[in-house]
This record gives sequence, C-alpha cells and structure tokens, in this order.
Amino acid sequence: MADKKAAMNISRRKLLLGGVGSAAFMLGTDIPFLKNMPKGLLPVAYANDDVGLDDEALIVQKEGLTLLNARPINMETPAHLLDDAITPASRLFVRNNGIVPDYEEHPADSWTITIDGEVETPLTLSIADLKRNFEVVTKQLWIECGGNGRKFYEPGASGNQWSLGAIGCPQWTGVRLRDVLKKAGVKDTAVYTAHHSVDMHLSGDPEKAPISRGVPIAKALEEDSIIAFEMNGEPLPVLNGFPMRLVVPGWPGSCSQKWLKRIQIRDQIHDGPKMTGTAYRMPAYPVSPGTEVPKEDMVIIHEMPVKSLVTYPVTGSRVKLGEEIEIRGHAWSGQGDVSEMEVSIDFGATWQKAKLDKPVNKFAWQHWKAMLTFPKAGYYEVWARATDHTGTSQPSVVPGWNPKGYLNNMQHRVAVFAV
Ligand SMILES: Nc1nc2c(c(=O)[nH]1)N[C@H]1C(S)=C(S)[C@@H](COP(=O)(O)O)O[C@H]1N2
Ligand SMILES: [Mo]
Repeated sequence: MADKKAAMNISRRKLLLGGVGSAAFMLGTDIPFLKNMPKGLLPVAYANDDVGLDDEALIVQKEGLTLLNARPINMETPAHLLDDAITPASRLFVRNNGIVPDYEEHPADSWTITIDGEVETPLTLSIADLKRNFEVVTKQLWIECGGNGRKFYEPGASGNQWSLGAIGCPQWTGVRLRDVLKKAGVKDTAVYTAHHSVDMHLSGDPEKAPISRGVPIAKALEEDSIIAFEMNGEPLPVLNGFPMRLVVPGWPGSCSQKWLKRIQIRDQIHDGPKMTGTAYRMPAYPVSPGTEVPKEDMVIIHEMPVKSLVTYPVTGSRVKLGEEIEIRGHAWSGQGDVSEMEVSIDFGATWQKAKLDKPVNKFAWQHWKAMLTFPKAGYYEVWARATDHTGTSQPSVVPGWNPKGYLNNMQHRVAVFAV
C-alpha cells in the first residue's frame, strides 16, 4: 500500500505541474469557476478509491474512449473514432485483467524477456539485443478482444460489456516471434507457448498472475506474430504493454501478452490463468441461449471471425436528401483476407458492393467505402457486411450464443436520417 501511496504522490505532483488547466482537461469538462480555484488545489473528483491517480493519468491519454471499468482499466473506442487508416495510440482500446505495472520501475532499456522451457538454448534479451540480433519489422496488425460485442448477447454474459470498439489496427515495430524461437531452438517436445508478464493480480497477490495465455507452437512459428516494442513509431503506450508485448494477429487479443517478460515453451497445452475453464473458449457445438455447457465441451478459440465497422458517418447522422454521401470503414478476418464488402440501406433486402482495398500486409484491416443516396426523407440504417476468402460472411443477427459472450461478429448498423 505504501508503494501505491508513493505512486499517487508522484502523479499528484505530475498533475500539479500540469496546472489547473490540465485538471479541467482530466475531468473531461469545463470548470466554470476555474479562476476562483486556489492554485494547486486538487479537484475532489479525484478522491475516488476505485481509480488511483496514476491510473487517471494513464486514462486521459485515451481521450474519447469509453471507460467500461476502472479497476482493472478497460476502455473501448467508439466506432467513429476508429476512422483513421492506422489507429493512433490514443485510440487503441485497453483490455486489462490486472493492475498496470509501474512504468517508472520498468525502464525500457533495462527490460529483458526470457525464452525458456522446451528449447535448446534459453535466451534473455533486451530491446537492444532484439534490434541487434534479429530483423526488425514494421507491420500493421489488428488486435481484437475475443469478447468484443459481448454486450449484445441475451442472456448476457459476465465480463466487460464491450459493444463494438475492442478493436484497433496500429502499426507495430518489433521482431518476428518465429525468428526468436528459432534462435532458441524449439525442441520436438514443444507443444504450446506460455506467455508471462509483470502485471499484478487484482488481489495484490504476487504469486497470482491476472492472465497467462499461449498458442500452439505451429501458430507461434508462423511469420506474422511479432514481439513489439513500438506502436506507430513510438514506444508502446503504458496501457498497451510498454515496453514490450506480443502481437499474435488473427487470434483473440488475449494471445497478445502485454508487458511481456517470459515466453516459456511447454510440452503440453498451457494451463495458465484464462487458459482453462470457460475463458476464451466456445462450446464445441451450437447451444441454445442460457445453456450450461460442460467444461470438457468448451474448446479454445483460435481464429477470430470475419467482421467490419462503419467508421463514417457516426450513427444518428443527418444527410441532405438527394445528396450522395460516402460511407466508409474497415474489415478484417482471422482467416486471412476479406474478399468482399457490401452495404444495405433497406434492412438487408438488397446489397450494394463497396470498394474494398487490399490489406497493406497480412492481418492489417482493409479499408472500404461506398457512395450512397437515400431515395426519400426518413430513417435509414446502413448495414455493413464483410465476406472473407473462405466465403464466410457476417450474420445480420447476433451469432451463436455462448456462455462467455465471445466472437460476436454481427453486422454493424448505423442510423442515418435523410432530411
Ligand atoms: N499482461 C497482460 N497482457 C494482456 C492482457 C492483460 O490483462 N495482461 N489482456 C489481454 C487481452 S484479453 C487483450 S484483448 C489484449 C488487449 O490489448 P490492448 O489493451 O493493447 O488493446 O491484451 C492482452 N494482453
Ligand atoms: Mo481480450
């Protein structure tokens, strides 16, 4: 607790250095009597047990995101704020299971990761070692939480009530996970990776990890996954894994361990926290809503399903009757490329093809746009539907119910009023 207090004092200082103007910014609203506020007074709104001041300082770096939970910090991005081709750091969602490590205690230049377990030569590597010994690559890779869309399941599932915004596609710089594993020499006995970090369990118990997941060794050895130390050309944001994280594209975001310290190669399927029970698992067969599925029938999620977003216009927009407007967004699939994008303004009765770009690299989301005119004044919904190269499309209703509310890839609908 003493540590926590110290951390709070540090950020209190930081906040005060920023002045009262920044306090108003941090509150997310104007302070009408700002001129009367004594210099150095800390707004009482911060006297909140749920959010440490340090956390507040991190949360405001994500301006415009919706805070779903403050402990642990979970924030999603409204769809219209995902309009950029490359997601800015400030707009990438945050999904934490535990307490964010104290970044002042973990400077990037002394941080190392260890590769051990079923390998010939265990390795311990700093960022400088990674840069020196391996090819540095930059790729745009989307990352989506397995629970994105959970909110729309009936009956509801426990967990963060993500709507649409637990997705983003920044540009990552790092080294290929494959190259590092090859250097360590993966033994024939290798079955699964196990990812370990330094974020603390909410209970504060240092023996417990909030999350430690992994992937089959074959997935880890594909060329797409990277150990990243930069996002959009800058050090990783603290909330997104500073100073090093995994990015394992195409699979649930939970495979992309943040604040990465160790990759252990195991001779069995990893059984760390959030690998067992119902976590990140789906029923092996379709079940009716509300069913209690036996644990042994729950299987680990691999690829994320095909999905898309409308990022412009924002839902509820008014458009001038007879005027042509551009509708646009992004599409992605854990199966690889999206091959077709369509939009409908008549509740799915007819569909119009959108122009769809190729991805800049595998597992980058693809931009799409369509020009639309509305025939009469009134209320419309624009529905967007992506189809991936396997011929699989997004459903127009919530797909198969499951106990934890994963993999909802229902079509995104935005309301438009033609006036
Ligand atoms: N160490 C650690 N890594 C983690 C998590 C976490 O809580 N701790 N959350 C995981 C989950 S569930 C997701 S969806 C992604 C989210 O990445 P982001 O917060 O950078 O968007 O990080 C993953 N990596
Ligand atoms: Mo997640």
